[in-house]
Amino acid sequence: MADCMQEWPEPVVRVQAVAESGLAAIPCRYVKPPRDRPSATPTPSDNDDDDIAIPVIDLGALLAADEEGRVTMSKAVAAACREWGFFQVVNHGVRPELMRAAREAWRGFFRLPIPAKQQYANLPRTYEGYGSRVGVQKGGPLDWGDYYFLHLAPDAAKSPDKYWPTNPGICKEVSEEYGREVIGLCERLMKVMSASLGLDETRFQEAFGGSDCGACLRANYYPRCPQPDLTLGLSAHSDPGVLTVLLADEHVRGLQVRRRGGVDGDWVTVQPVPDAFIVNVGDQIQIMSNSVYKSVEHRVIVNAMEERISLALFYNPRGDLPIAPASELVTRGRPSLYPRPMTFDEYRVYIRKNGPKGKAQLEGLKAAQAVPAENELN
Ligand SMILES: O=C(O)CCC(=O)C(=O)O
Repeated sequence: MADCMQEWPEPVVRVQAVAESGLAAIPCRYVKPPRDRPSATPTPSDNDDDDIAIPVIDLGALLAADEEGRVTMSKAVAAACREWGFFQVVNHGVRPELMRAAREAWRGFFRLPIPAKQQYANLPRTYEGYGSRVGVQKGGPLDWGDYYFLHLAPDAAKSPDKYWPTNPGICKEVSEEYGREVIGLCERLMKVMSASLGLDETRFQEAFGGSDCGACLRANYYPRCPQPDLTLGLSAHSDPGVLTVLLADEHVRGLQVRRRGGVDGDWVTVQPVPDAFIVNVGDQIQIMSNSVYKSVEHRVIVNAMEERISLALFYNPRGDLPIAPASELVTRGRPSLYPRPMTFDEYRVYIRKNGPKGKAQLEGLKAAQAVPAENELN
């Protein structure tokens, strides 16, 4: 990786420290351009329109071997991946008590005083540890959030012990157990998604590296913010990997999803269902499905009254495999939108250097090729 990835370009300021300093106005590095501010346009949920929400899908049929239920569920997953790129899942097979334990362990970490966390300060080379920015541009915009990033799988890529917080003592054990169960859920979802596109159910998993697929955990902490209308906890982005499984805060909303076909600024605030996960399609599924399934932009808003915690598990392809649309999904009528295969290792350097930039990376892959506009193919 390039030299600029060795060190941050300037001293890292913890958002928690800014929040706790008692400032009435946030520093200008956190102020977003007017069009990106949460207040730019009302969101459908501000209007209490409950009809506009990401789908909630019951995965019970998967575990119960209920064939009829599976067909219904598979259709619901396919529709959600086409229309929203996002859905919530219930009866997903991950124990609710483990979900709560993982969230509470990380809440405990973020509530420690800043000096106790500094020993885990991360670097852009691997991002592992305690971080407060993504992207290495000096003087670049910042988001209103701190995070902790770790590799959970495969075993060979797991973050070494020095990166794991020892306080709370339970952090490592609970995160590893949580990781195993959520990775199992990702594997089940991959089968459903693959089959729902008419492919063999193992097709996606194999193309993404089989048992060598990777998984990373990003625990997000968004402190209270005195001017939430001017900033974002996380700027709009799509996720570079295969799938993301998000455990949202049980009390505080914050995730917003860009509505497909919506005009700029048309964001839907997700209302998490108790004990559910929020699942979203990553860029690699959009590529592999030749854009039948969508990786959709999302962002996080913050608020003045309450801090917020979330845990994102990113399920990723093996880093060195060239990823291109499945040949079964490329036809004369629907040529490949991504004819130049790219490995995930190459792909994520862009994000790590540039930070969250909407869908610029994925669109750039298309723009480089002479292909029909996506709306001509839908
Ligand atoms: O905190 C959230 O709700 C979303 C987090 C997210 O999008 C991410 O970590 O990439």
